[in-house]
Amino acid sequence: MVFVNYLEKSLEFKIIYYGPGLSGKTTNLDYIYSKLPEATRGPFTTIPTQSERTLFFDFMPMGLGKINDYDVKLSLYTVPGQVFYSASRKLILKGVDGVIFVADSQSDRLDANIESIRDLKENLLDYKIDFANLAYILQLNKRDLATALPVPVLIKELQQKGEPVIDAVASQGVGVFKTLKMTVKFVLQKVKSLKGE
Ligand SMILES: Nc1nc2c(ncn2[C@@H]2O[C@H](COP(=O)(O)OP(=O)(O)OP(=O)(O)O)[C@@H](O)[C@H]2O)c(=O)[nH]1
Ligand SMILES: [Mg+2]
Repeated sequence: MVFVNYLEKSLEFKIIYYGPGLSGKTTNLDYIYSKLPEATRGPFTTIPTQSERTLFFDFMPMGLGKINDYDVKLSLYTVPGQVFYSASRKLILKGVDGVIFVADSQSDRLDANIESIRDLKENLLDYKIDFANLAYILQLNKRDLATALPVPVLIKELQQKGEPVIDAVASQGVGVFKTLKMTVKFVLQKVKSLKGE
């Protein structure tokens, strides 16, 4: 649900990193934050915990610059992947414009990925968001690990609707901006098609 402010001439998109626990969602956001110049990024909000796990969400606003005289802003969120934080995941999805599914490529996480996609679809359905029409990207993360399943296997198991698939090693920054750019491109295309242009 793109937020348009005609007075301020600004557009705001909500992009969410979704996926199972420890797949690398927060790592994507950390990397983006570390590379953006201060002028284009807002404060990175994460609730500090003893561990690295996300408990509620991570949030980072980011400016994209101007498109057709409008200031375009992104709100980037990650959900907590651990199964028992289901309520938080659902809450964060409200008003989403684009989802990046961060899959963990390791063979022993295949079932967790599949379960997380099922959980995503169920939550979207509850908000009456049409998954078929949602800007959606599949990121295959942790490609550096020896236990990573081959890409074609993961595509066969995880790709839902012909969405773009991007390989990543988020902990080294590989594929992180490629994923975000692709998502923004998709989100903007959806907005254009809504306006009937
Ligand atoms: N080897 C490897 N490790 C990674 C990669 N990306 C992330 N990690 C590591 O995986 C662990 C979990 O990463 P997080 O980004 O905290 O995972 P998350 O998806 O936010 O997890 P939750 O908040 O619990 O949902 C951290 O130790 C990261 O350094 C990667 O591409 N390769
Ligand atoms: Mg996290």
